[in-house]
Amino acid sequence: MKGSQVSDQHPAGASFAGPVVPGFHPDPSVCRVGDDYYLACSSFEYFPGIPLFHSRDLVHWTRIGNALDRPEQLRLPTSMPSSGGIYAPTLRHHDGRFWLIVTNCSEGGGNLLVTATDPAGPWSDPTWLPDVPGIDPDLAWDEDGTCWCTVAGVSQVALDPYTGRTLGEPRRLWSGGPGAKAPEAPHLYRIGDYWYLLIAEGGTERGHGISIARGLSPNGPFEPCPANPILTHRGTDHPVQNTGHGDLVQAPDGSWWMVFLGARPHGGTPGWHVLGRETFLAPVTWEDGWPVVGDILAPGDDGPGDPYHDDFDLTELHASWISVRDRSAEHCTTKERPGSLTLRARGTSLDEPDAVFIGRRQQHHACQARASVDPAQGCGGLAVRLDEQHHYDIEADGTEVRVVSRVGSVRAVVATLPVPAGPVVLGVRITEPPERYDPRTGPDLVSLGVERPDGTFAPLATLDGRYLSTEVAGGFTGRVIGLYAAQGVVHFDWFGYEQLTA
Ligand code: 6LW
Repeated sequence: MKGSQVSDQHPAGASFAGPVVPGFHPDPSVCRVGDDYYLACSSFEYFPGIPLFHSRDLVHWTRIGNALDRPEQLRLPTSMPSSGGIYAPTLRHHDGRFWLIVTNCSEGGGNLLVTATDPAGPWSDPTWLPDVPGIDPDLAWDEDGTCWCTVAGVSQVALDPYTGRTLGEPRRLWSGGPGAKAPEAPHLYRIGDYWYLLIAEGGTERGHGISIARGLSPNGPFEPCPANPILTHRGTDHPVQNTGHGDLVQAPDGSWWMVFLGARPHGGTPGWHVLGRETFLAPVTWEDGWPVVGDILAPGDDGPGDPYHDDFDLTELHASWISVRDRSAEHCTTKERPGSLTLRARGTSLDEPDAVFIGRRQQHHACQARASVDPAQGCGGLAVRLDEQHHYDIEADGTEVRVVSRVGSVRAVVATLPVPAGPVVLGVRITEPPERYDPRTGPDLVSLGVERPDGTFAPLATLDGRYLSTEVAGGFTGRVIGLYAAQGVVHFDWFGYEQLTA
């Protein structure tokens, strides 16, 4: 993708626009079984962990579940900072089952492996891999049936995937260009006569890229591709930046494709990305036995996203809902008041690591979210969250509605409105800033307000979106919009999210 190659063909023959999985869905790993593709992404401090998607054409992805959706599989303690937790899965199909290897970067965590016969679940309890060093584990099986686990760094060790025991000592492999930052995200493939070692390098920020090397054995030695990096947007004005951390897949027609992460900075300089790192797709061709990555099309398009209206009529929550660190029935249930979601606070605000919050990823640059909130005897509402130190909230407590801004160490109530007791419809509208020359313009504007009885939106405050961006907050995630309880018990009759089009 360093050149100007453009392809508008995907396996189904239609044109496509990226991202293929919009919103905070980084570190994609993909595998194909017959005509079906499956994709997994990182999930960090959110529970359930590792969103899974299915596609028939690599372009249109349907969410089918989460690999780690039981507390026995995923514990994310409050000692774990946001952007800790679940990093960089590898999803493979081998020997009649799906294998998913991943790192839980939190106390009591480490590398783990889960398996399933149906990727929609259930997934097994974890097999822990105490002797696998480092993050971003990959799995590949050679012709003898030996399973090789390759991790960031880059190093490799043979693994018995049934017991989790390593066989022998880890060995250092090719680690990218001389002096390159953060050689990570390795994936090892047998393609034709060669073993290919694909890695990300340059760090997951603007310098990100993907390089490849090949050798005759899965253990090397590896010869680097003379055209490395085979994918990077560093130093370009491409609207998709930070491109890296990819995985290759071959379509049934023999064509090759790469999924990878990218970010879409908006606003003036230095640019702020607010949707996290998203999943993109590009065609791959081969020249002299090396992969050449083509360009993504129409990268300004937001893509479809998930359906987003929930009346909370079902006893189970849709797989796109994610909670911070854990979700217990005591604190989050649709069974207490049928047709409503009930959140029971732990007596803390969204500033705390044990906040009771349930949200869905923001997947479009211009969008709105609304919710009917009945604070009952409590206090809660609607929030746009990046982490504990970066969120904008609108909440109701039965006497007033207030807008809270938490940015870094500063927490402020920026607007209040007296309201009668009972349910109130709260809303968030996220829009592009007005066009005028100012290189300091932020990425977007976040308006928080109430819905009047006639259905119109009355903003109480409009805040600069840059403070809820990765460039300001740091970390690996993106915005999540959702519902929370800060005190007592709060009921939500419905939640809706939609893209705003001009
Ligand atoms: C992940 C690493 C990376 O482990 O960021 O972009 C880290 N690549 O490979 C967290 O997503």
